[in-house]
Amino acid sequence: MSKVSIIMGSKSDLPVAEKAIAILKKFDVQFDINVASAHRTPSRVEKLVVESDADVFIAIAGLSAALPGVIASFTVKPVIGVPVSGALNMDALLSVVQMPPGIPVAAVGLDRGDNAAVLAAEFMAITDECLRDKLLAYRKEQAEKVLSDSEKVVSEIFG
Ligand code: RP5
Repeated sequence: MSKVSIIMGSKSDLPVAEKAIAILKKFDVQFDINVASAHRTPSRVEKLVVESDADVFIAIAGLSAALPGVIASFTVKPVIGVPVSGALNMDALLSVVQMPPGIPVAAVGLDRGDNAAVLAAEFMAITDECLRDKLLAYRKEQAEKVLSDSEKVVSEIFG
């Protein structure tokens, strides 16, 4: 069974992690979650990564967001980095995106824990047909919402 490990740099990142959790639960994907900081608890980050039985990591951090890159340095499993918004935003965004050659992190947008979980599910769906069907159903659900929103807007404006 596929599994995701969510690691966040601080408890204050929980609202972003909750977006990922909602998607993982929707797809019945197993996950664990921990707080571990690349700067404040580097040994804990290493231990969590090397001892993990997860297939994909979702790393959530703000400010000088070293966490996704540091996780990637300890594993060849895919790491999805979620920069957390703050006073500057570009600090976290660039810290997650600008990885040196050979140690990639798949970066999603600011606070996009939901997209991180969808991307993690897409990686795992390569070998999991049931998960692929759930992703396809989710795409359909989103398309239907756009159509129903369009109808609502038209009816609100024209009656
Ligand atoms: C980062 O610094 C954390 O990921 C968080 O986004 C930010 C602020 O951390 P706290 O001061 O809330 O612990 O390391």
